[in-house]
Amino acid sequence: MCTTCGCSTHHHAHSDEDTHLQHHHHDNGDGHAVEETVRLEADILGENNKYAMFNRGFLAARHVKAFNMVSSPGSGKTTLLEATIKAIDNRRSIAVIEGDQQTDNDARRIGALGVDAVQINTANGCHLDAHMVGHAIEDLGIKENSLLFIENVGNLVCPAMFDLGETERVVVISVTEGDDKPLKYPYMFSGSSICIINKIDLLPYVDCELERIKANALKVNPNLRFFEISATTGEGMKPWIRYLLEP
Ligand SMILES: Nc1nc2c(ncn2[C@@H]2O[C@H](COP(=O)(O)OP(=O)(O)OP(=O)(O)O)[C@@H](O)[C@H]2O)c(=O)[nH]1
Ligand SMILES: [Mg+2]
Repeated sequence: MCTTCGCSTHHHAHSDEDTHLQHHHHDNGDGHAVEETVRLEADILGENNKYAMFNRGFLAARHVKAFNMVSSPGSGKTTLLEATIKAIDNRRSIAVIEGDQQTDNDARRIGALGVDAVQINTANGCHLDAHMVGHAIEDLGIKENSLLFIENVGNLVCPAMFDLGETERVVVISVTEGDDKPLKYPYMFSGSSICIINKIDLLPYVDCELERIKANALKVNPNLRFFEISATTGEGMKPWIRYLLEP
């Protein structure tokens, strides 16, 4: 959770008072500081959930399906979005929100395909939150019936805590990360509805088994729906695109 991992973002940056609480969390043995830290975390998440609820209502009213794409850095989220945009080929209107600590590289990659994209830089923040996403949604002026992809900051821990108001949370895991990752980072998998296993073209070269990734992911979330994909070769893209274009 970000109040204890040292990350901060513009509207819940740590004040001196918060830092004070953090220090006491470690120093104080009387239990008060722990209680205050827990309250601070509950306040941040409570505020986020209100913005998320607003985003969800706004998007549902416009029949926009929103996908919060979460993963560790480099699992292939942007490559997958590029392949998805090309495969959908204007059959559905698409908008993209890109989250990264720094650079607008990913938004430029998406923009180059003629799709509206807004970049959010979180600076020292390690996740997107619903407030930032709400502003990006305003900037995008999303059309009715669109698909909205929100590429979260590459991080398999903190984004799990923050509902953005998405329709589906999609965790992307690439086969190069190892098949034990769902067990080591369970919250990301338990909080997602879809799991994309990417870079399957690399399976012959790595000590990682598709079935073991799935079995481990199902241990933490028996309801996950899987897509096995190579975003670079296009293998496995068809079922994913078919799913996205479902009415
Ligand atoms: N072999 C192979 N490489 C892939 C695949 N998908 C992505 N890559 C490569 O993986 C690297 C990272 O891809 P990105 O799409 O930038 O990953 P990302 O998840 O968007 O990264 P961050 O935004 O930094 O978290 C690039 O070199 C891609 O070409 C795939 O299916 N197979
Ligand atoms: Mg990316």
